[in-house]
Amino acid sequence: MHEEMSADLWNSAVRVLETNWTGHHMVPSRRLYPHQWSWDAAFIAIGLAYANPGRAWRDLRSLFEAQWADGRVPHIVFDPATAEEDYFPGPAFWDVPGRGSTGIVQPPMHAVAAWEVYRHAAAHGADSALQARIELEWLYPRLVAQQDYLTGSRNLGGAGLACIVHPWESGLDNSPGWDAALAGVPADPDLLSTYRRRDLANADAAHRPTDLDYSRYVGLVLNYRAEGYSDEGLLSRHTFAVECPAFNAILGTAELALAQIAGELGRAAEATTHRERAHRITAAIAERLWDPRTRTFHCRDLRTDRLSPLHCVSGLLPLMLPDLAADQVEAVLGQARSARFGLPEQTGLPAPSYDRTAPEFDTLRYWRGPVWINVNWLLRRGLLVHGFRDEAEDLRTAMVRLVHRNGHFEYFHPATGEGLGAPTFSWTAALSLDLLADRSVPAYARAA
Ligand code: 2M8
Repeated sequence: MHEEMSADLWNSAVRVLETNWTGHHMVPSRRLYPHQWSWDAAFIAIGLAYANPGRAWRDLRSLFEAQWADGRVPHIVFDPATAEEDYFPGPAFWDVPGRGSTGIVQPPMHAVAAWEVYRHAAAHGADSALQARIELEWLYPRLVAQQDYLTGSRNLGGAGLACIVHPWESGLDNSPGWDAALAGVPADPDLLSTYRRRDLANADAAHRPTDLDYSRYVGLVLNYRAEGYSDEGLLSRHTFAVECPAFNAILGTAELALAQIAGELGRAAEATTHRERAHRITAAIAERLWDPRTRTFHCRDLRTDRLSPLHCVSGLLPLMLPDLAADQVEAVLGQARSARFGLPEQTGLPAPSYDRTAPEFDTLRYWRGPVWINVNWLLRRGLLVHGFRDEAEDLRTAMVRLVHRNGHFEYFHPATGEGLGAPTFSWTAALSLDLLADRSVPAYARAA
């Protein structure tokens, strides 16, 4: 990689993160997403660790200050300075008493982010290292409470995995992986005459989820809201209940990061517990989300107790777990290299969000085909965990080249690489910094 290219990309990424900083937290993008999002904050902190660790901690702190008493970390923390009509569904719609947040969650990337920021803080001098220690102490019990909520109240399937009750909780909003489960959710088209979508004012309708999807998204929130966002009564309460391989791979990886954090904070017994939990989550993913016929991971619809037959990029992400059995590792690598996902050795591009060979593959529509940097960052991590260094390096180079050529877009066309969605998107910028700066994988995440 040329030095000039790296310097250009570095500087442009830092500029995006300056533009999207509100003075208190980072927005994913000024116009389309004018609040703070949960898993965005984690990816953003990972990149800010190099440019401005003080802001990385502040961003994580701002998110966790909105954590609920039951441990859930909301998927959006609303900015009181942003008008209700600037984002739908906004705070009045969610109607969470006393809180400016939503009542659903997103993948728990934050323990990994906290550990990544911590391990890079020392490079910024003694004061930064001291602050990092204080922030880590503050975050640790909150991160544990987040895991406890997800493996407790959200253990709807009873095997120790977290179940999502809304497609937005996956972060992969309109992934075809949810189509079958969503089809069982009543759609009320009238809802969209009562409530107006705001996303279409700032984005191309051909790129966004359809109105039919949106009416179901809104209906699911209304149901959950009517029950005070309670998880009691478990499965019967939810019309959408799915175990996602990516969400749960992140859940397991979070336990490994927590083991590392607990060790650093002198809590050896807790570190052991976190490692055991990671092991159990890995075993549950391997048992419940693996299809021996397709030899890859799929999401399980808890209402029908069936695995989806579709191949989504989420099915590759259990590769992040170091204890995954060797035959599953090999099979997932085979998927990643296949015509479905075509790692850069075939296409020169990072992996698409959905199977290129499937009829639903859509080059424009959000999580139904386009390339996203965050999931490829996770996939690269999985490749490194299992020692596939050449593939990981090719993927890193492909991501850096894509963003350098096209800009810090939200997502990218999976055939041409053209930038799509929001043009100055925070996690693309932040993860570009990480990809330029850090070529290693932390020892704790490596396979034995
Ligand atoms: C997208 O999701 C939001 C709803 O949460 C939306 O479409 O308005 C997803 O890409 C999600 O993964 C992301 O966290 C969020 C903000 O970047 O946007």
